[in-house]
Amino acid sequence: MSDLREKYLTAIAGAEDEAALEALRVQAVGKKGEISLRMRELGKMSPEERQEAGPRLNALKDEINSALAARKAALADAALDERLRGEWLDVTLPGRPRRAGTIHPVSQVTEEVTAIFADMGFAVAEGPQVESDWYNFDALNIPSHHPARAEMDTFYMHRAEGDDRPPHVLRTHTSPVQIRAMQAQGAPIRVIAPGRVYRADYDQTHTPMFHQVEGLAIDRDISMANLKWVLEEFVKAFFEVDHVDLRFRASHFPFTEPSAEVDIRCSWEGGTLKVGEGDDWLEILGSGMVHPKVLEAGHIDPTEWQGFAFGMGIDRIAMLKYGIPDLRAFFDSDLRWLRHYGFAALDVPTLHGGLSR
Ligand code: 2NL
Repeated sequence: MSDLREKYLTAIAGAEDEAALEALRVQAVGKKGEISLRMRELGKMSPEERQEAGPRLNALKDEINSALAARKAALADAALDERLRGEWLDVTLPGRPRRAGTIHPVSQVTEEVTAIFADMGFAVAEGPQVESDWYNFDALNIPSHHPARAEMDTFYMHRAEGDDRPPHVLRTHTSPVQIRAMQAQGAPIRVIAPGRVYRADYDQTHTPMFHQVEGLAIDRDISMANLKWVLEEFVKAFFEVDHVDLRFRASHFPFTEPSAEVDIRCSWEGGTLKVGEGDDWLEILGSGMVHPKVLEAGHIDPTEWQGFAFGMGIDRIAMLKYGIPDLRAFFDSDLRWLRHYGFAALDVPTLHGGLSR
């Protein structure tokens, strides 16, 4: 029996892989294995012989099973060590700058705008991009028959067959975020709502998805004068100039009364934009005093509260500030474009840092 023990323990210790181990297991302790055959022979022995051989065979079987398990564990350990050696990685190596990503101009400008308005006490509000038609239109005093609904080239979502409720829409502006903010926190309120908006329009100056920031300030006695000051401060900080001239032109939006479009004085000498000087005017946003019906939709009492709102296109002001000529290239994900117009990831805009540098 010691020859059996010697044979199998040596073979197990030398087994190179799991398949070899399994073959040895079958050969030694399998149903028709050598140990099992020896056990079957116990029946032919005298009781004395059997009393001596039986426990020895059982002990040998246990020993072989343990040796198999131990060798199996050792092989698995060795395989893991091998893999770890192969996949070794020095995590202290410096990054590879050539592969570094950049911050998209839209993200950079959104951060800049947010920093400027945050400094004037505006909080950032966010909301869904798929909206009910009530939040996107009705709450903003744009009824179903109103031409603005058609003008806005809305993307409509599908309803299930037989479901006659009005379909949801991709929001055409971030105003619904401000309606939700008014409902949630009431007056007084000071928020901006930057984000993606959608209109079915695609040409030189329009993409079906674009970015907008809207602002809203409601209190007991807020006026157009407050609006003008806030916008002047914004334009000076954003374009990094000490002086600006703003021009308010009477306009019309269903959600504000009165309404005004705002131009800034500029020059285009040599093809580059200079803000605050020259004889040209550049339209940068729309604004006005929030319509009483819109306050009511936001559960704010228009006999107690009033305020201003404005909206502007982020992509457009990014193009103006950073001299980017083609709007459509914004959303092509062209790496060469991103490397050219992108910003260093750690160069976060701050007011004390002059925003962009
Ligand atoms: C434009 C015009 C504007 C607003 C947006 C607004 C939002 C609420 C209430 C009232 Cl909740 N008004 N937003 C107001 C005036 C103009 O955007 O030309 N945007 C690019």
